[in-house]
Amino acid sequence: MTPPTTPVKPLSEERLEAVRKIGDQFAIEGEFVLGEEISSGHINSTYLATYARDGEERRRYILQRINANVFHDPLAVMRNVECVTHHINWKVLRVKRDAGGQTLSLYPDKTGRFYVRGPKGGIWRCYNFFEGCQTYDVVENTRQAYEAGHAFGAFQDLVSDLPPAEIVETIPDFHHTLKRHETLQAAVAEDRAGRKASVTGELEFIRANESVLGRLLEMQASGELPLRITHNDTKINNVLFDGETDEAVCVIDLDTVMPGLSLYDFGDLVRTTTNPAAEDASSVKHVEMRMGFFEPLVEGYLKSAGDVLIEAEVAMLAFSGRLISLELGMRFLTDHLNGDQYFRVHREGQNLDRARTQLKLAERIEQKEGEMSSFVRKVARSR
Ligand code: ADP
Ligand code: GN1
Ligand code: MG
Repeated sequence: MTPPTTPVKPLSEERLEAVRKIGDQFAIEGEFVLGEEISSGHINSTYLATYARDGEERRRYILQRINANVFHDPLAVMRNVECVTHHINWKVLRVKRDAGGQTLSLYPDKTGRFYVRGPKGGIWRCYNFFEGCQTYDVVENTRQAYEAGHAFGAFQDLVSDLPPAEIVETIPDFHHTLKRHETLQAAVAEDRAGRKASVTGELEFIRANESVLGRLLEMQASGELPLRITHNDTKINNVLFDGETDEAVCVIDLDTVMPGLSLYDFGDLVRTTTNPAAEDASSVKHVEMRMGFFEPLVEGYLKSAGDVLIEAEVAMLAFSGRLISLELGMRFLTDHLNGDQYFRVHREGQNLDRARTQLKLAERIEQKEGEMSSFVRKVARSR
């Protein structure tokens, strides 16, 4: 098999032992021979564990600890994930054999449960590791943009008949842009980390955009936009690509699957696939919304989700990118003001850089919103 190109880091002896002990509790055959860390996500602790069996190829698994600081009820997250993976696996197997891609599966522990409790009380689960795949923080070509759109559109289609009552809202008001704004204002007032003085320009920009923050919520309240089961974290590194063909292999990171608006999912795709600059770029000079990447994204998404979406959703696709960029700008800024409590940071000022990049992107999207909407209309008409 092709080796993964997912970057991994070695573990200290102590952490290796801890990961080995977690792995021992799952129904994994073979002997634990290697444990490494994958550090690309901002939330969970993710490890790649390799097991050897006599006379057989080595097998690798993902062992992941749910971040309890972010998910206050990790067992509810696990119930959601179990429900979604079960539904998708069943549907791909029985109903939509042509859905394309592969699916995430949970491995049971030795008693048949799909999680184990770590020594410090953390909740761990085990997933199949997709060999030969790659994740990107910034897309490298337009094929990846099309494939990402198609994969998340297919995901939307697959969960469209999941009974909403089965899925719990594990982070209430996750994309409630007005509440995100209130939380930011509270963080400004508290100024816990003494950083307020450095963010006046960003706060001014957000103030100037205040009037659009509630736009999708208003449409939801008036019944124009339907509440669906959605992924809610469709950033580009939550889809695995085939390392050789750039085909999207699997949508991952199902922790935030909750009731939501499809537009939040599409908006996060716009945010993370059209911008050539890194999410945490230390300068905003390369931040851009590239039409050449937006177009295949729309084509891929509407190809797989077009039959599920209603007209009002399609009409807001271009705007959704701007809104989600504003939302993430506010969330990163809040965390910067709070002293980096939520998103994992690897250096000082990283959340501020993330915030600045998102806000600049929101500005860039606004400048191109007319062109983006015309393109969406053109694709929608030709379907
Ligand atoms: P987080 O919530 O921290 O973002 P993710 O579930 O997205 O956690 O996992 C972090 C990273 O680990 C992903 O971006 C991806 O690179 C890798 N990864 C996670 N699950 C798998 C899997 N099943 N197969 C291959 N790589 C995976
Ligand atoms: C987090 O887990 P990860 O890295 O895929 C965050 C998302 C943000 C994203 C920004 C549970 O996603 O909401 O959009 O960072 N996940 C959670 O990069 O808050
Ligand atoms: Mg992730």
